[in-house]
Amino acid sequence: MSHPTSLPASLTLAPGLVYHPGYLGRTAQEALLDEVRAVTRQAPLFTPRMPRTGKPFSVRMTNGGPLGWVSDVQGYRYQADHPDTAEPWPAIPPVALEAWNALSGYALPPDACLINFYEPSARMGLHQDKDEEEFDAPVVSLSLGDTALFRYGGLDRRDPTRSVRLRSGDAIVFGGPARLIHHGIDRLMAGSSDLLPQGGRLNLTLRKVKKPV
Ligand SMILES: O=C(O)CCC(=O)C(=O)O
Ligand SMILES: [Mn+2]
Repeated sequence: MSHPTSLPASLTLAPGLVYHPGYLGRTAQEALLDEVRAVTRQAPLFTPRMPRTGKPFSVRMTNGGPLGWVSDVQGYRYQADHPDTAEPWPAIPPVALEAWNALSGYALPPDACLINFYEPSARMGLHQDKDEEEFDAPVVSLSLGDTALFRYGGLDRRDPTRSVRLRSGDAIVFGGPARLIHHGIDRLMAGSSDLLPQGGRLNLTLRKVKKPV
């Protein structure tokens, strides 16, 4: 047996929900981390706020690409500039773009790469990614740093849920019948990765926002 401990190439967790454990090896993770740091130097992490209430998210965010996802009292939306600096978003990190090209099965590049930074205590409530116009493209999600407990359910918020641990380097793709499933991050496993010197987790989600013209 040549690779007795190798991970499976991919696992279909539900129709349209495909998990690629260990998709990025350590070298690719480090390259992506460097690219994310370059993005945050140009487009600093901001604190999104809940629509209406203005309650801050526990996750901080930035974006790469022509469009970025933002949230404030006025609502969730995509926009071409950073909410604090008013500068255009930097380019999508190349390692993330390669993952989109390899995993999305979609012919066009993504419009947006949302970058979430989770402190060890941060979480993300159950939600759908539905602020896009184009649901024929999947969402491609990459994880770096500490392992996170990712919960996913169905199209109805009350559908039963399951969980999978997303580790540094894992990719998960939700498309087709899973494009609009509910999902969230319940918690991080502190100290589970040494990729980020201060701990915590980065997640990148690539999305096609606009309908192709
Ligand atoms: O951090 C994750 O793995 C999920 C992030 C997410 O669902 C989102 O940003 O919409
Ligand atoms: Mn989401």
